[in-house]
Amino acid sequence: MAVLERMTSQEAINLENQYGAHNYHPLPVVLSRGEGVYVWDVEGKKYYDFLSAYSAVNQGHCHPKIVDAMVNQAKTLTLTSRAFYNDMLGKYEKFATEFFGFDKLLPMNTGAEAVETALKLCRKWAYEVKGIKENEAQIIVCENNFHGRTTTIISFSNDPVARKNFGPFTNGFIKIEYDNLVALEEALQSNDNVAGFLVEPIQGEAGVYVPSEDYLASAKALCEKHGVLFIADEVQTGIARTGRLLATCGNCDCENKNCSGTPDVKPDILILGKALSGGAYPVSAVLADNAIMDVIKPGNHGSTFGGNPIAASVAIAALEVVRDEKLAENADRLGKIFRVELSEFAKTNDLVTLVRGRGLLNAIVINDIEDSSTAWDICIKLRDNGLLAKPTHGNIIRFAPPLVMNEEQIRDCISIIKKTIEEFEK
Ligand code: IF1
Repeated sequence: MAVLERMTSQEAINLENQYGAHNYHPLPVVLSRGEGVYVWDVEGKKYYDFLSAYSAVNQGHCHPKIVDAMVNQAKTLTLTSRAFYNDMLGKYEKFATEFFGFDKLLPMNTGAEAVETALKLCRKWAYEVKGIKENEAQIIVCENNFHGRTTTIISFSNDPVARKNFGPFTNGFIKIEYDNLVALEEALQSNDNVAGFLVEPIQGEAGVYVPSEDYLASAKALCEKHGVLFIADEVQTGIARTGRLLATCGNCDCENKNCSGTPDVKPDILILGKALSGGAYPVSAVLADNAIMDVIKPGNHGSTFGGNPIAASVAIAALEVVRDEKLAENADRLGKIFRVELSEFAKTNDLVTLVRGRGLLNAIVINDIEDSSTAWDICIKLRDNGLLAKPTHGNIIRFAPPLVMNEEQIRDCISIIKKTIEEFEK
């Protein structure tokens, strides 16, 4: 079979099974086209995308402004490496640092690379500014975190499937319960070598756990009190996903003055990825002010593709779309409709026990044992009914559509979700 000729879904699945590593268990659907909130499978069936590639496609599939920026740059200059300057990186760094309110940006490619960069930056600051003895720095992390898949990052994961047989692991991390300020204060008071606190503003993979309203602000205050860096991993929650430009919202020029939820918190180190490119290209970044970022000197850190001209062009376009199309405000408004409607539905339905989230990062908890197939089976039926979603852990289904959705579409999706779950119960 000529590789590029049209194939059936099953043929595509067979190819991946035979020639690809089995590091995922995808929902059985084979996508071949995306536009806005919609994706199509190889047989031409249309779906609402309710995962957005794990919140990377916030601006909608194949957004014309982002694609044009990528194509035009790709025809001009794709990659120079950082051995030389290029005419796009400085423009992007200026645009993005002003957009989020920080002095400097360190460009990387994937979320995990940006998390690793933030950990290195925090440690270097600890030794050279805070004065912790070299190789003694500790970074506090939360139980049930997800920050990526590198060996250091899984070293502080408690997901056995992500960790087993990947040792030996990296030392220097202290785990505490998420959304527990007493635990954080105890960890800070009991150890003078704490350099930083790495936290997801909402724990996405764990099941869209939204912390108490004052958690982030209080945690930042505790970090300040103890001279510890507050590091926000906004790879999934950032870029308007939670109804604000950032879930921490810190110091951003937030158009959404009535944005709900927690007060502004400016992280000492901000980690971005995914929708920083609108899903068109791997782009991630670490932002910090000079007092922290200036510990990085030439040769300390880098990456072949980090800060390449295409990434710079795509990221500027992706952020302009967020601003110009008011995606944070839209996510805030539609997310409230989504949670109100599904919470009402949950009152009359035995299967759905809980609806939670912020903006358009939401999840429903299915009334079943953790490792049942119910959530998966519901997602299969949702697929048949034209909506694509996938369970996170066990009995929790995450719902995260592109932020360009309109009210008519979200209400259509709410109807599909309700109908599917009602069908499932019969
Ligand atoms: C997979 C999860 C989501 C992230 C946060 C860093 C990263 C991620 C908060 C790393 C990445 C992705 C990875 C992908 C599935 C997806 C995911 F299920 F794994 F946990 F979104 F919740 N910080 N999350 O969510 O960014 O290196 O992937 O660019 O690995 O299966 P990355």
